[in-house]
Amino acid sequence: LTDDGGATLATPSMSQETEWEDSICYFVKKKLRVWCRPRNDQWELAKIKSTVGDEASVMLLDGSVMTVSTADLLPANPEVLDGVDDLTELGYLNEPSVLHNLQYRYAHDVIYSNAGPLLLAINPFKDVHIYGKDYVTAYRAKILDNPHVYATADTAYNNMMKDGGNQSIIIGGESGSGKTETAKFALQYLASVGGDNCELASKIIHTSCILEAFGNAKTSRNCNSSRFGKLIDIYYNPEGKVSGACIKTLLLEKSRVSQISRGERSFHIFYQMCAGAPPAFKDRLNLKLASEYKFLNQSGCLKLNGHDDAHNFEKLMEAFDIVGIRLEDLEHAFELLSAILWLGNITFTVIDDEEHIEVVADEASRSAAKLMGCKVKDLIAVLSNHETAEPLTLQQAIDKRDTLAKFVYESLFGWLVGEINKSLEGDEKHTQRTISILDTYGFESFQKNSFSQLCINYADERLQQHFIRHLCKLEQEEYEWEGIHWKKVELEDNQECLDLFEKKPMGLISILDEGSNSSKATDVTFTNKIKRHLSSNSCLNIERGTFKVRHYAGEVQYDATGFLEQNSDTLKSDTIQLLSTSRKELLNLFASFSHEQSVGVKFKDQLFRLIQQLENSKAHFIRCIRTNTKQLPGMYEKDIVLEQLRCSRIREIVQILKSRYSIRLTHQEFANRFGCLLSESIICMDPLSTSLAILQQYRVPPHTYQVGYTKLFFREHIDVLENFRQEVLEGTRDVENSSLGGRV
Ligand code: AOV
Ligand code: MG
Repeated sequence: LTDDGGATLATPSMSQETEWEDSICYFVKKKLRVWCRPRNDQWELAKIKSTVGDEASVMLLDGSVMTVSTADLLPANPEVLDGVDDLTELGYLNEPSVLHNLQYRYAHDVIYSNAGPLLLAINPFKDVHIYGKDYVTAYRAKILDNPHVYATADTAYNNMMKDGGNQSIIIGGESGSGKTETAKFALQYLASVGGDNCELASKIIHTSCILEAFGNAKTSRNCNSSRFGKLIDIYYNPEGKVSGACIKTLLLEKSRVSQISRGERSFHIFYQMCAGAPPAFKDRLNLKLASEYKFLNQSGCLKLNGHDDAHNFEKLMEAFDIVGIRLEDLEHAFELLSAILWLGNITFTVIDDEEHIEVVADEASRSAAKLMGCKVKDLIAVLSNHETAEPLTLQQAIDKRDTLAKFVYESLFGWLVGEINKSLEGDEKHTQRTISILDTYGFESFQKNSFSQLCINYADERLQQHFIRHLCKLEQEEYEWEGIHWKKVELEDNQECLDLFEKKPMGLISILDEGSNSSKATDVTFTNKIKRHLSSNSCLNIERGTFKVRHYAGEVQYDATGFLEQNSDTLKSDTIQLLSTSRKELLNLFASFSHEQSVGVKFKDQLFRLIQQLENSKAHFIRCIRTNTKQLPGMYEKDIVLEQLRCSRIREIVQILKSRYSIRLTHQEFANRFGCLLSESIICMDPLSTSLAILQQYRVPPHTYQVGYTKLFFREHIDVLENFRQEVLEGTRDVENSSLGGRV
């Protein structure tokens, strides 16, 4: 995003501007459509009636005539191009044209479009009836081949089968744009496409229900917002049949367990369990209504519009059954979930002027202790005192209690993912290739943004870089390096913002880490330190207690309060002791998970490993877009769509992809492959001359290829040469004839 909100993208470059001014007369003469901006900054279709100086008289679609400045005119594509499948087919790629094409399709319930190899998915917020078994079959059989997440998944699968190596489907877009839904459709396709193993396919598909119950929650942006990132690897054997799968997760936003903003909810599982657990189960867990728990009722929002928590609990239990998680293990997990809710209800009495406290020995502390398999007095001791046995103040006690609850939840989530993975484990020996689907949290900017948002937006920033690099940057760099004629499209990347986080020795993450390890550091010293070390970074803006980061997707103001504590996130030794001496095996196990690294550093490492895996695979990108902030169908707010297109640089990307050379072969590869088309007398010694001889003899039109220092670049597949080659190899055509008659 540029400083002025991206407005520069709407303005053509100098040379384009002159070209356009020259052709305005042509548009008048031929009565062609143009875009004009008569009011409110919104582009509208019109025809130019006449021009005088730098003013034009235009007629809008409703028949009204207006005068506008010629600077407020842009060429529009002819009607035949309305709603094309692939944006690269558009003659004019200005913003209103791109926006119009997507809107035209959206109005016809066509939510997917291509931009070359990139798939754009517009969130319809309603059922568009284009999914399910029949559609999977139709895309597999190529009966349907219009843009669709199934078509993208199919391309990935075919690529893998043609031995294109491991593949990845990377789904981006801001919060609420439809990444998780899209990921599920891709998963549905890829789990079933290998045929045969229906049981395994069903298991893989049903993991989503479990992960969403434990890892998703209602936020102000999305009723089913993912509060963790996930990468699902699907393994295939050499015959292309699914042989197993593995789920890797990224940082769960566990702060949600104890703290929720107004109008939001905690993780779905808590409400589902309170509403849907059978009576006997509820008795055993001493489970109450959601409204009776402080952790849940603090936000004033217990219900999810259009969703029935009790029904979803039933579906969850079915999913557990299909995935094959043992009921016995689940009971232990549910005990801990109930314990977490009771921990939140534990209260304290202040006993002196220094705010020292005592834990109230009531139903809450008794239930929590019982469910956690420890003695009430031991739990109370941990929640009232420091490790040194000195009494805690009220705030310290609350923090210690919440840290315990969050730790148990996070560990439970990790354990669950491990159990799911055990049940999806395939026979490694038969695994040959992997297709991975990445669905993470999207860019977030709330009124109050804390440590979670910082991590989420940092991850989003990293993935945006991967997106730009692989879709365009590497490509342009290769053209330059090969010295071919290429009109470079300027593409701003987000390295500066990534430097802010990762710079050595002092980036945001290392400063946070240092602060969390030092007993003297406070949130204020942290803010001062980033000011001292990072103020030269143009993405950072510090004002008093808050700091703003200019992310590629927009500026976010962070509140540094509690950053150090959330980053350090270590359990005190007495808490670990409590867990390891509990009668519940799961808690003993969790106690052994204790870690030393800070959250930020661990997250950065996880992210690097993830990107590394993606780097080693062929990427297929899907960009999700939401059309309004109200989560409503049939509402296309141009500003909102435009902002997302600008941030993710869709227009520039389309421009690059439009004129890209999609096929590239080294001189040697080309000469080896097509050398057989030349008679032996002409075959030259060096591969470049051989290649040029083939291209000339077979009259490959010069505008369809370019010759680089080491490679040949073609716009499209060289089918005609391939056919000649086939015929020559089969002996149905001989070289001399083909070279004389061959015209490509
Ligand atoms: P997200 O994953 O991108 O947000 P979701 O995939 O959860 O967004 O989508 C939000 C909501 O949009 C879903 O709950 C559906 O109601 C609706 N939706 C999305 N895609 C479709 C579709 N193809 N067809 C019908 N409805 C759809 V976040 O997880 O917040 O970044 O952290
Ligand atoms: Mg999601």
